[in-house]
Amino acid sequence: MFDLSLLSKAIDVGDREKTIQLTNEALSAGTNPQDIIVHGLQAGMAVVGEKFSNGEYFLPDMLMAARAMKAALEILKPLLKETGIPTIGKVVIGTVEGDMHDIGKNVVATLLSGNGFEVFDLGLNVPAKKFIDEVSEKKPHILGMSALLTTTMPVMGKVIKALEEAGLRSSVKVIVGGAPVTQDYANYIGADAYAHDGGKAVPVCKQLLDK
Ligand code: B1M
Repeated sequence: MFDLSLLSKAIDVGDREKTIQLTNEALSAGTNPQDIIVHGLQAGMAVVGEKFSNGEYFLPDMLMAARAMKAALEILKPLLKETGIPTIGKVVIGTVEGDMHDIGKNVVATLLSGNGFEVFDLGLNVPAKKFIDEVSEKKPHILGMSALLTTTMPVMGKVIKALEEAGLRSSVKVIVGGAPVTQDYANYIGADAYAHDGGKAVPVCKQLLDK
């Protein structure tokens, strides 16, 4: 069995080349791509976050780790899409305006598309108007919003209000997530659902299709 802690370490030290090499080795050893993301890459990123919090790491360290993780996700994304599962629902997803964190959102988008959802990823720093326009045009079953900063969490509530004002709220289910977001916060802003991580987002979105 491949030791995924090696991959976590490569993310921790922001070594892109090593991360790519170890991701390929893990795949060759038969490791499931979802396990590589959750137990290797994401676990490493959690350490980076802790080190940033306690002053051991600075912004460039986070950037290097992010670069390494993105490179690994690029390798894994097509493999998660190769499941051959028929499309079960449409999701528009993005990171809200003012927020430049897109790795978690990318993980969620990748896992959703690997589990049968058609995903329209609007990227990061997405203005409310863009969310509204895309919901109006694509008519998704689900709108997903990600926020990683306490300062950008309220933007998700603003988008929900804008959906109401545009008369679109009843046409789409809203799921929110991101490290500082909680179920209580999701209830507070009037979202339909919350998921703590990408793995949980998949069954939660499937449940939303039946509501
Ligand atoms: Co930033 N950053 N960052 N950062 N950064 C955090 C979030 C922070 C917690 C670090 C810390 O202090 N420990 C802190 C926020 C504090 C707060 O608000 N309370 C922070 C800060 C302060 C900042 C800056 C302000 C730093 C500065 O400039 N002084 C700045 C802000 C820039 C901005 O956005 N305007 C900044 C910048 C950056 C980088 C650009 C360098 C980089 C992001 C690169 C990128 O994303 N392209 C970065 C990084 C890498 C982090 C940490 C270390 C890692 C985030 C990450 O990618 N995690 C982060 C610390 C941490 O979270 N531990 C931190 C891995 C990812 C897989 O997990 O994103 O949580 P996560 O996603 C999970 C779940 O949250 C959930 O599922 C995902 C997958 O399982 N989820 C959803 C996410 N979205 C979801 C949506 C859903 C459902 C589930 O439904 C739609």
